[in-house]
Amino acid sequence: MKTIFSPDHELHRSPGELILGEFSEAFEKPERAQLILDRVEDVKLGPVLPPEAFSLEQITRIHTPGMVDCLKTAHAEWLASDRSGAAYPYTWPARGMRTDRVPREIDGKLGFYSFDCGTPITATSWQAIKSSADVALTGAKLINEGESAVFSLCRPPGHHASTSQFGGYCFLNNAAIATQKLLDDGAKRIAILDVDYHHGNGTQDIFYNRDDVLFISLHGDPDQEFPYMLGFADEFGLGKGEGYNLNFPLPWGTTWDKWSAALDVGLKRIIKFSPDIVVVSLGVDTYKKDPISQFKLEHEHFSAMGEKVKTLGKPTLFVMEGGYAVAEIGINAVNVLTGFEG
Ligand code: SP5
Ligand code: ZN
Repeated sequence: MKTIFSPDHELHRSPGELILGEFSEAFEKPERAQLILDRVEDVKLGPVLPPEAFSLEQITRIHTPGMVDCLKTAHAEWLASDRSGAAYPYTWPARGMRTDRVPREIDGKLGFYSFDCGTPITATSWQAIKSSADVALTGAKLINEGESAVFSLCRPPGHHASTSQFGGYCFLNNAAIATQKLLDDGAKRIAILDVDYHHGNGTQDIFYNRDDVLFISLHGDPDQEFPYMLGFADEFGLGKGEGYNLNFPLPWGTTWDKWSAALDVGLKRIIKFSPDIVVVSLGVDTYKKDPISQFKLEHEHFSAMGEKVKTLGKPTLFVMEGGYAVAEIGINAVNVLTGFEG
């Protein structure tokens, strides 16, 4: 399996996030991608290729130009307003407030285009964000050219980002952008299988009204876990999209037995949908030692996960998302890929 990787990811380094009332070291850090790459090379998964640079039009198929512009210019505006360090939002449009106009000041703008304060923008973040989307797009291109499986080693991750809001360590929704490219290039139906510990609220929202993309997500129950306000079992899609969204919220402490039983139900739904291509939002924060998550998967379960995805028999694009047990992240992520390859 080919891996797409860009060293540009290092250009995004969060100075920290608010966790449990304290400003703590960021969990989403550059070491993550490097350790996954090391493992890809150790097991000789296949060639590692750099991404191609795609036009911004491919990104604005999913995200609003205003949001993309904010990601590009926020840090310069932050500095111009006499700040230093990374740009953090601190206030958001709440119920009853105006969302029909974009705030002029940088603090307003950052809040308008985001939904949490764990996703800061540094002077060099944009280049990492754009390259991460290019890593996903290059994977999509290779799938279109006939590869049966590709690993897009994206960082920063993407599945929490919606059309116009970044958050949850995510800026651009790499999996959604890749999915749209696959459709633009001729695919009729794509299934997105999101196995990250957190609900892929951004991806769900992006495709919620559509029947050409089936979104399936297994994740920590939003009654207990971030993002708290989306990802419940009664969210089935709207309009044309009704029946094309399926959530499996699972409680803290979920082990492979329960997790894989939910996956089997999700896979059955995918088979019925009969997609041309499967996109896997590959988060490995379901691992038992993940520092911010509460599932109990072990190394071998990631291999078994890959084997199960393989049974679909479809061209498959793996897009890297979360996973914060850094010492084991390479083993867990690459086990899915080697499990898939058999
Ligand atoms: C891509 C991805 O996995 N994003 C996850 C974003 C999660 N951000 C909120 C983290 C909240 C952590 N909860 C407290 C854990 C204390 N040990
Ligand atoms: Zn996650």
